Amino acid sequence: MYWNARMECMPKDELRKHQFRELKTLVYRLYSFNNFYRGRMKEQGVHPDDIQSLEDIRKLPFMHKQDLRDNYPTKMFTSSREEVVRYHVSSGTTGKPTLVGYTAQDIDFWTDSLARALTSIGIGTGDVVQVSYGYGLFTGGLGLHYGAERVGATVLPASVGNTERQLELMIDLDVTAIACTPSYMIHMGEVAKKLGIDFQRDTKLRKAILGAEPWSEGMRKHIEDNLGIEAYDIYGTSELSGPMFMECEERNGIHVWGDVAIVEIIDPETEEPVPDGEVGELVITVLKKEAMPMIRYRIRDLTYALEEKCECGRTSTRIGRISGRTDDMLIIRGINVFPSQVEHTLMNIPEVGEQFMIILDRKGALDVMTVQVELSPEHFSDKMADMMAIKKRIDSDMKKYLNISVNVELMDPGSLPRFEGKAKRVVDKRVF
Ligand code: DLL
Repeated sequence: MYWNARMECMPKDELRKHQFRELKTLVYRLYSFNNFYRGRMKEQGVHPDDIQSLEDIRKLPFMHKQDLRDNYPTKMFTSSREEVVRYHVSSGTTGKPTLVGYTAQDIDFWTDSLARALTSIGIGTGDVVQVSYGYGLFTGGLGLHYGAERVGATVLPASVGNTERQLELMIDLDVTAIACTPSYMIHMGEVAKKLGIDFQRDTKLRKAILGAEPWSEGMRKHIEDNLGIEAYDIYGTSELSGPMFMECEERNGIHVWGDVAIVEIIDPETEEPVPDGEVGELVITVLKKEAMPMIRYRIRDLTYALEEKCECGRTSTRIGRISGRTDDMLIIRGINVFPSQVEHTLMNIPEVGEQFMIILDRKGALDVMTVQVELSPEHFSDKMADMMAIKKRIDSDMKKYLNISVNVELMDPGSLPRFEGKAKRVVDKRVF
């Protein structure tokens, strides 16, 4: 089943022509109306007239997360404040977050991408979709919410947490599909088991739409075997709008809608394209984005491209499961955290010394982040009350700036390992 059969199944050569037309219009618009994009194109020595074929996309400059930070909050916007109907916010690499703006049309296209995704796995009228991604500044909750409503499903906006209540509602309201992170799905399964709930016997759940963090085929098998449901991989980033691209029922790669985005896979070192099927860094150009267009955005995720037509009939490029990142971004319970943000937060606390270490582990299915922090010699004290006050300050700053709860362990000055070369700040004990 297709949501937009014409676009989803357009013959490849026609699709490429369509992409070229859209790209050309986008580049002219950006060059004409936005100082940031015009400046970047001039720096690169490229003019819109130089874009004579789809391959000429390679002449355009790349964009990076740093650009969003440097232009915070709205210097990269190409729409006026009046036209922007929504903001979403995600983590920046240090102090400032990344802000994304949406016009009404941006929300409409984003919703449409999700409607295609949900339709491709047979979700529509008659389904009850529990959206257990976070609602709010994160794009997961509202994105899936709008998409599920558009296909005519009934939405239960459960958001994250309060798992027992989520399970109760899932049973009482005959929920048929859930959208959440894979680790939360596993956690739900564990809580259900403790409560004596059998997903097969006691619920109507049959499909799960899982993403926002790395996961593996092993985790998929674990979820499917334990809960008796089908699990699908959904992908997106806030800079592109949010969750947008998903596997179809074939489960052979994530469909990136061809009229919505152009996929490039590059060698992160040489920045040259890699052959189909080879792993490299994902670069996406969103063709339809008004408030904050994205050309050649270097997402930093590693994957490969599949160009041949899918068994489902869709012709757009598919990408494989995300296999890693080219930067040090961590995803902890679905929230993006950069070690540089932790450092930035700690540096503003005078009692903190020079060294810190991040330890990631799993408690049951859920990620736990511990930050070991050395104190400066002058602030180290054997008075419990002093130490508790410092710990409290670090706890609350971490919550405030990183948006997640962490375990803080105060360490004696000089007790953490020293490194002669690049400091190893992260120990990740999680298994994906
Ligand atoms: O995580 C958007 C999203 C919400 C996707 C709900 C899927 C479902 P950000 O917070 O900006 O946006 O994080 C984007 O998360 O660059 C990847 O590194 C990672 N990521 C997202 N989906 C997957 C996935 C949302 N299916 C960053 N597999 C991306 C692996 C994923 N990593």
